[in-house]
This record gives sequence, structure tokens and C-alpha cells, in this order.
Amino acid sequence: AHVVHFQPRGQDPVLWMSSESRFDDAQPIRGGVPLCWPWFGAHPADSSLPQHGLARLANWEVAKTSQMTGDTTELIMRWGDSAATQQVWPHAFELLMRVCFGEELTLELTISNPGDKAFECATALHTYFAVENIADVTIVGLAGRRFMDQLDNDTVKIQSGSIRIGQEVDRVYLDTEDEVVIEETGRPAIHISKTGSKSTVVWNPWIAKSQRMEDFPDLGYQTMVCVETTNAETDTRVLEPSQSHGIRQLVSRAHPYRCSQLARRRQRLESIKQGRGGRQRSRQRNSRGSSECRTPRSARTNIACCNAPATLRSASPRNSA
Ligand code: TA6
Repeated sequence: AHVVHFQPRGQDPVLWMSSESRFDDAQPIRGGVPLCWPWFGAHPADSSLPQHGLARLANWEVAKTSQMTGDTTELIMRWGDSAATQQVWPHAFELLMRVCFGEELTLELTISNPGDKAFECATALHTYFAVENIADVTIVGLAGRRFMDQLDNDTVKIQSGSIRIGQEVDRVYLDTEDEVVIEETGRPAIHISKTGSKSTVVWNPWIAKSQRMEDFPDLGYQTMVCVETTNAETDTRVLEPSQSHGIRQLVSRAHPYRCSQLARRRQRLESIKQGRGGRQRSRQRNSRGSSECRTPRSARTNIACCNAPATLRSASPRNSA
């Protein structure tokens, strides 16, 4: 149940995929949206177990496909416990992954406990976003939030303002249900909203770690950033028998049509200013104080946003969808 690609028609891919990723049963796929469950990072007690849990290496089955209204396609994948999983993680469970590909990408993981004892789990929709140049990126929405700095012994710090990335960053932001926006100069912003999650991870491996990962191009850090919707660290969830928990991430991108309009208007203003010392007009700015490309609802309905069929892989090369 690993989304490997999402590209609205006429736009650049929204998700990043390593050109050196493997697509075999032994390795996780490097890019798209890996599913981390039932633990995040290294296993708390046994470092020999797979990093980020079992879900992203498992074979899921297609439970349902349907064409919804407009251009949206729904896919539901299922995975449950087995003798093999019980050996590693001794609990009954069922996971349903619902993905909707349309003008926006919706990922919704529902975790259920059909067993007779409670379990605690961590989850991450470990999403790799594609950017043109990380140097031009600003991540907005986490100002003032506390975060655990995974590169500094999990020291808890406070985010001052927006996030710019000029080195390795590996942070778990805590107590946040905020929408996060990936802004990039001259490109449509990517909006990431969520439910069922109070922690958000921001990761970029930068140079040295990129070179250490054999399925990651040495310069790959320049064109990606992970913003992950998670239940991690202090946000893990306990499911009592018969309980379920849903974690959901909605990814939308301002339509480039609107962005190019704004860019043209900005250029005209600049040339007027330079040419005739023109009146300084207030620039269109959103509430966060930075200009943003957001397609107004009306513009969206006027522009065909047919989406190229995204590709989803059920974590097994044999039955990629
Ligand atoms: O989400 C950030 C992180 O936990 C980093 O520490 C880094 O390890 C990344 O995940 C990728 O992990 P992976 O196991 O996919 O190489």
C-alpha cells in the first residue's frame, strides 16, 4: 500500500522518488509515501528488526477500487496479522489504507485492534515531497512549536519562524495538528493538512547522509523534503480491544495557473516601480505574510484538473498497481 507517484495533469510530480530506489521485497521503496507501523525509527527493544516497522515491507491486498465523483479514484488496501507478524509483534491487527487520487491526494490509514488485549503503536505517513531546489524552499506552519531534534540527542527545542533547510534536518514536531505548507520561489505551494495526528516529522538527509544511503542519489537531498504526518514519540496511540484509530493526510497543490498569474502581476508591478518609481501597491499576501499561490475555488472549477493516473504499489513487485 505504498503510493509511489502522484502527478496532477499538466503539473510536476508532487512526490519525490529516488532514481536508485529498489523495488524488491527485501528493501523499502525510497520515495513516495512509505508506511511506518507499528513502530517509528528503530525498534525500541530489538535493533535487528526492520527500521520503521513491518508495514512498508508487507504484501497488502486490494480490498476495493472505485471511481468517485469528478476525477477522483479511490483505492483501499488491506493488511492483517499472520503467524509471521505475530512472531515479531504479538498482536492481532487489521490495517486499511484508503488512497484517493484526484485534484488532491488523500491518504487515510485505519488501524484496528480485533484482538483481546490492548496494544500501543507508532505510525508515519513518511511522505517524500519533490522540490526544484531545497535552497528555495520555506516550510511554513510550525513556528513556535516544540520539536525533538533527532540529531541532538532528541533535545527538545522551539521552532523559531519558518523552516529553511541548509543542513541535515531530522525533527519530530510535537503537539501540532497544524497544516504545513511547502513554499518554493516561483512554484505552486504544497499544502499538507492532517487529522488523527499530533506530531509532524521534517527530514532532509543533506549531503553526508545522502552519500551513505545506497538507494539515494548523492545530490538527491537538493530536490526533496519529507514532511510526515505521524503518531510518533509522545503521540503514539494505544488501541484497546475492538478500538480503531485513523490517521489522514491531505496533500493539495495550488494550481500553477494561479501562480503564473500572480508571478506575472508581480513582474508588472516591479517594472512599474522601477520604471516610474511607481506607487508601491500592497502585494497580495496571505495571512501568513508571504505571497502564496492558492487557486480560488472558482478558478479550480474552471480549469480541468484531470489527474494522470497515479501509481500505487502494494509493496510487492509482483502485484504493483
Ligand atoms: O523520518 C525521518 C527518519 O526517521 C530519519 O531518521 C531517516 O532515517 C529517515 O526516516 C529514513 O529512514 P529509512 O529507514 O527509510 O532510511
